[in-house]
Amino acid sequence: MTSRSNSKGLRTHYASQLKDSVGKEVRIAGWVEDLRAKGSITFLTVRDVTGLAQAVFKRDELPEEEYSKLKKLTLQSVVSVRGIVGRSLSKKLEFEVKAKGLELVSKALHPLPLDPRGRIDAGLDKRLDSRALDLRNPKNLAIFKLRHALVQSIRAYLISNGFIEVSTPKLIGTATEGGADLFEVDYFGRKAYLAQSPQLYKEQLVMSLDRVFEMADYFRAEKSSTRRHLSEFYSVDVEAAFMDEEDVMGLLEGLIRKAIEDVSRECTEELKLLGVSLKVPEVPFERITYDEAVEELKALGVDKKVGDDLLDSDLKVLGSAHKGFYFITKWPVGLKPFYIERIKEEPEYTYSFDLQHGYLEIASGGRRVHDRAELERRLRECGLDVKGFEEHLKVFGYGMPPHSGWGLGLDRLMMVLTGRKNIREVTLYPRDRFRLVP
Ligand code: AMO
Repeated sequence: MTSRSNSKGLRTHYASQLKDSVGKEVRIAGWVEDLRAKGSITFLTVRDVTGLAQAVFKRDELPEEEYSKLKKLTLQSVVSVRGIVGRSLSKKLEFEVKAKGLELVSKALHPLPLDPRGRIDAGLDKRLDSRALDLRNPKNLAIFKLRHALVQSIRAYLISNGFIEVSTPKLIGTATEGGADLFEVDYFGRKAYLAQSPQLYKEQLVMSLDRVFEMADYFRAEKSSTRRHLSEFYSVDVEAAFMDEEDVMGLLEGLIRKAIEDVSRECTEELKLLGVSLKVPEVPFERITYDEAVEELKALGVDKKVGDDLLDSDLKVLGSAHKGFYFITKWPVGLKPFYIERIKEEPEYTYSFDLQHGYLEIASGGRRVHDRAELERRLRECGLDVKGFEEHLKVFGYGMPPHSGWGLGLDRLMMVLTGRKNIREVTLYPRDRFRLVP
């Protein structure tokens, strides 16, 4: 991080930059983590986004009005400390600031709703109620620094594979993924919906842009309250002309490998704090067909037949037999959306896949229908109103290349990379059936 001062000159250095400034006068700024008086010396620890710094105040060496400011400080208040950087005798910190001056910038009003130092246990709900403060806890902050690295890695990977980043509407007139879990909104007196995915747009865009990706929030009115569903989730979507399902599965494998390599390299501190060690998975990932999954479940005593959906309980059973990343391929036509292509020789099945990590579904995708008549047939089969899709269908008459793609739940991938079991922990301000604030 480069050295910078803000307009008021409250900060010249971040905590992590003290090591390069021994003997120099600096200003550090952050929030009060601890305040300990030992005789005529007070130790003030200040945290900022980069870590912890200690400032040492000696009563004998400071004007009374400067030293007495310490009395007004409350934990978590924002302060700016001016002083000279020196080596520290503290076991935890190598450098410290021999304080010459102190400014209380913004006072934290007590009692605070939680202790961001994590010294008093707070449940997740309580933490989320005060998320802005909760993020001062280095472990929680580490999750979002890692998320940032992950997003950058994915973006760079897709761009290097020739994908163009796009942004599609989130207010839409027609359901994309079927009607069950749609949020309806009033759009100037007309019915509109919050987008469940960019599915139809991304398919249309391959006609001209060839390979597209979008990273954005999508909305599902999830009635069930689970540890891996949100009503607003962050999705990485790709769509590519002249690629088949195998091609985009390969792209997904490469993305996961690159993401784990990048995050492991760039987030060593964060992973240490989170207690996670990551291993770059071998490719190709294991592939089992849907039928094989059903057979496996039956052999394990689960009452299943071909055509049944794989329920949470089934995925838990499969997940304990298949650790790590694996694909479930070739789903029956009845279990996949209208835009997924049937296998010609086995019309009961589709060119489709889900990427799993143990029990957790991370992504799903497949080869798409690119023939208008077939798409209409599929819409009817799925019980959807063909007229409602006319805007989309007409595009198929402009010349539509064969194409494939997938959607990946970034929050879910974050759960895997950080070892967190609840999706709410890896989302800044999660939205679920019961939570709309903050
Ligand atoms: P699907 O509905 O399977 O496919 O969604 C793709 C991926 O998005 C994630 N996901 C969710 N994450 C958190 N909360 C939710 N409520 C939620 N819903 C979905 C999952 C899932 O695997 N259009 C297709 C993708 C495609 O074929 O390109 C689609 O949306 O990780």
